[in-house]
Amino acid sequence: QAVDYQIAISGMTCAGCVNTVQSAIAKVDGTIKVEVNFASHLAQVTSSARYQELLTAISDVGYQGELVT
Ligand code: 9UX
Repeated sequence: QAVDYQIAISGMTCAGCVNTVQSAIAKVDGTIKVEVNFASHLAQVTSSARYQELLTAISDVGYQGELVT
C-alpha cells in the first residue's frame, strides 16, 4: 500500500532542478503523488515504492535525498 514520505533533497539550485527531481520521483513505479518544494528543499511523496528506490531515483539524476519521515 502507498505511504507518505518526506524526503529532504540537497543540490537543487533552481526551479529546473525541482522539475528534474519531481519527474524522476514520479517515474518510480508505485508513486501516486509527488510535490517538491524548492524553498524548503522537501519532497512530499505518496508511493508504494520502498524509500530506497526513491532515493536511488533522486541520486540517478544528480541530487541527494535523505528520508525525513
Ligand atoms: Mo537550473 Mo538546476 O539551470 O541544475 S536546472 S541550476
